[in-house]
Amino acid sequence: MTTSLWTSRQPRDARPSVPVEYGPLVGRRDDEPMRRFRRYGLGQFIHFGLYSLLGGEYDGVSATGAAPAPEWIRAWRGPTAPPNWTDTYDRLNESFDPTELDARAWARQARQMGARYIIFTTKHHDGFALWPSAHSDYTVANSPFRRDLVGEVVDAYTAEGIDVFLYFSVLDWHHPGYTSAVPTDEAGRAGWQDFLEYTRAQLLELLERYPATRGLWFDGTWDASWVASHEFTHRLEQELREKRPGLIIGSRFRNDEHGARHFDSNGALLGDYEQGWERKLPANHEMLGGNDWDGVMTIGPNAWGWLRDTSGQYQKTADDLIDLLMRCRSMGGNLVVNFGPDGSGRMTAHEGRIAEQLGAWVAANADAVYDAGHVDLDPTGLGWLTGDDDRLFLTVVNRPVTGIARLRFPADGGRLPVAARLLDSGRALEMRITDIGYDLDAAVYCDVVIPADVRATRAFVIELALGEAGESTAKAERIDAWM
Ligand code: H79
Repeated sequence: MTTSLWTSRQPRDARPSVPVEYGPLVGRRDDEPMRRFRRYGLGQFIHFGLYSLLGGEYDGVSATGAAPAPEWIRAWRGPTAPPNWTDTYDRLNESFDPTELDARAWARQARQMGARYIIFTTKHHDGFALWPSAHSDYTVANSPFRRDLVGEVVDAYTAEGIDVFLYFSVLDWHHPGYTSAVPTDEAGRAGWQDFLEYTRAQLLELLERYPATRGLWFDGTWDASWVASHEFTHRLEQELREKRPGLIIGSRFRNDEHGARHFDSNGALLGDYEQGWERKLPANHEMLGGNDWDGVMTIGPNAWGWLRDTSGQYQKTADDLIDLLMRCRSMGGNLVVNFGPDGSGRMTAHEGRIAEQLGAWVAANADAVYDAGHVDLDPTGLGWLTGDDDRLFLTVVNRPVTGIARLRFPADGGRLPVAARLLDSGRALEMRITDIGYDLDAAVYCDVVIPADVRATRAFVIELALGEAGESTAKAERIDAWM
């Protein structure tokens, strides 16, 4: 399988339209839950499961390099893999007992970070359910822990005012009926049918048990078997929406009858938001085609579950994440930062620092983050632009050596900045609108002076109040230069 199968976008260029029966069930939504989604800004992902007990190694032997990521450790093969490895892994439920786990502490930390939604792994590829599912024996109920972890997370985050999305992997290494290829014989088809019924039952069960659920974040939907089940997934999406009106479903759930995933064969989004931005981000706003989206990001290079030994691996800093967050916001999306608690259920020290530092920045610059979205202006190398009806925010990541932050605006009317200040301190900044006098340049420029005594050690935000353009900002009539 190539990686392009699981998360890449279908080009939406002009193509002949194709008859599609299993296309979108809903168009662009503007109801309260979706408006809320657009203002989440920052989210938290939590990967927790049996793999968290291991941290990417077993008996002192590291799986790094042999397994794709720590949460994939069950797929460990080759010379370094322990004997009977999958059998050993599949029995980890017998020792699953994260005694330090305190969902309320997680939720407090997430609120301090400024997260407005959480995506929590209810079942990853290993098939182990973190709630006592009635449709499986492979759940927390069959572990020394016994507690309903999904329920604890839903309650704790809801109590902190953080919306809950449930991560659910369709791909399932434990269910005997699961197959990646389309089944070709009777027994295979019966097994697959069983698996589909189990999947449907678990999803309805999750919505039934956890009515606070705002959305479902699907994963593991790229295998040929699931892709061929488009009739089933179309019906199931309908059923999930009926069961929980307002539910938000990402585009990774299903495909049309031609196998087009995320977008149907005519380029229409399959779901409420584009869910393909995993550890990568769109290059520009245009390529999003006006769709809602979020970008999910690991702090290390590619570890969603806990990794004990991160030596030699770059860990993103709070500055990296501020940059990524505002990059996402400038294109109208949410950034979701992943946390992988260790086997005892505790967040790592690095994650703790990230939550604190990112949280402090977001709290000081909240106006630029949550209610502000994409603005239709030229991007700037200085940082990221966000805005609302009356204000424009420039998050300065690259401080200009000139001490002047210059933004380019179309000259043909429209509102222009009339006042500037630093968002965190409220300090007023000098600014002026200039017509530099470039030939054939249909723009005016807003120059904001960044005083030398502003001692920023992180990105900072300049807030610009917008107003009607005055006489003084009109572009002068000049004679074109002939050459
Ligand atoms: O839960 C996290 C990842 O474990 C999960 N999505 C995030 C949120 C994820 N599972 N799979 N993928 C992402 C795509 C990975 C595909 C590959 Fe492979 C893994 C390509 C190479 C290694 C599996 C093995 C597919 C091809 C070979």
